Amino acid sequence: MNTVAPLIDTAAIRSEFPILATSTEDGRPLIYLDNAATSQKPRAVIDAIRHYYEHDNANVHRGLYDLSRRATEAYEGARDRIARFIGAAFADEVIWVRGATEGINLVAHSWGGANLKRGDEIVLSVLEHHSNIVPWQLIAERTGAVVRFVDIDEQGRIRLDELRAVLASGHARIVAIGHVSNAIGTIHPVQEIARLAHEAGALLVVDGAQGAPHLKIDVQALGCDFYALSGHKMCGPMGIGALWGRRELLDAMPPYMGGGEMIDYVGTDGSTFKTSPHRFEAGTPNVGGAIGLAAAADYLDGIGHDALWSHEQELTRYGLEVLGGTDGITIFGPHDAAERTAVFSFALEGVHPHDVATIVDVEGVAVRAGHHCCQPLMRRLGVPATTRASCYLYNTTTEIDALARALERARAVFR
Ligand code: 7TS
Repeated sequence: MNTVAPLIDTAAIRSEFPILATSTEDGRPLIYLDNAATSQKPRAVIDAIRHYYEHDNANVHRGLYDLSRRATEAYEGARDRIARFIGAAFADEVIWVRGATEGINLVAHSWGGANLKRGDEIVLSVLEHHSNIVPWQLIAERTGAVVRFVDIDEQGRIRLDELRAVLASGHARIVAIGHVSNAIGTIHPVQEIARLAHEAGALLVVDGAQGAPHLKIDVQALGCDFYALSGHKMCGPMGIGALWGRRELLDAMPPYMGGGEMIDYVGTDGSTFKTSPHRFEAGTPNVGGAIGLAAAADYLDGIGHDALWSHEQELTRYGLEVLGGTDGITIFGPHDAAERTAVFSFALEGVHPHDVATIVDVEGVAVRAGHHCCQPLMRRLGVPATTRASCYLYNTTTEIDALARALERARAVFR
């Protein structure tokens, strides 16, 4: 039977985000369209963090007293929750990190440091965020490996024919790719890329910073080997994220950072280490952050991923039509809504992206202008920067209309 996913009740959703009821300095309602940078937080997440600090705060694992046991239970319970959120087979495949950036650095330095050698290839796309480029360049420099870039087509989709050609060298050990582009919204065909990477004998690392907030994630179905996400982009707090990796890979990887919590034994002649995930979690962890992120997973699962997706697709179609229909605007990325998220990165003819963002700000609309940490992509698109409006579950078509009106004004000012 064909069931139609219920659309989101945006008014109800918006009422759960206290910040959306605030206004700009000059009294305009906040129109927040910078969700690719960070999302706003629902009351459920704020309350979970507050509850933790008011009732359960203690350092984890080390204490034999009741409070520490409670903190440890909540912390490890949050790990279980995130494992379920992303479809992991085992909770101990989830490592707490500060965010996607730290997750990717962990894989590059730990796995890469132990396994890469001169002449090995690390394959990226030109769409990647700097967080999924620079860690690979650093480890390549240390090991003698080479970083290769796969191009995109005119709609900002990865060229699978080129990926196949690059993989045909037989030297690729790692393919690292974003699930969704932060700059232009392209959704990569991760399953297909996983198949190609594995056929070529390479591992697939997915930068899920923009995937986890918007798509139902099932790391096993995706077929990847590592998946990194940032809590703050999916309604969770800043400073917490997760790295998922296949257990057999993690267990064979050396520690990334050394310190307390990650050791079995420390002697003056050397140390031995715990198994994953604790091997990779040196020092006092962000317990409150982990609990907040688990609350965000509850929140998003409670809304339902079908509802989330259909609402965001409606915004995508609407934005492509309304913004794309504005004179002088070129929107980058796929033309078909089904291949992208509601991230509208555009050029307004004759107006610098920073000027666009400044004029739009005067109208109370928060968008971002710049290279979006994607300098290779900007060069590929032939622009110094873009203006970017990025939507999330609480955004509405009315807000996209407000942006369109603000852009008309920007055009009028610069005409
Ligand atoms: N990967 C992608 C695809 C991202 O969009 C970002 C952040 C990161 C990695 C890094 O995430 P972090 O949480 O570790 O910093 N992207 C953006 C953005 O588009 N605007 O500000 C941050």
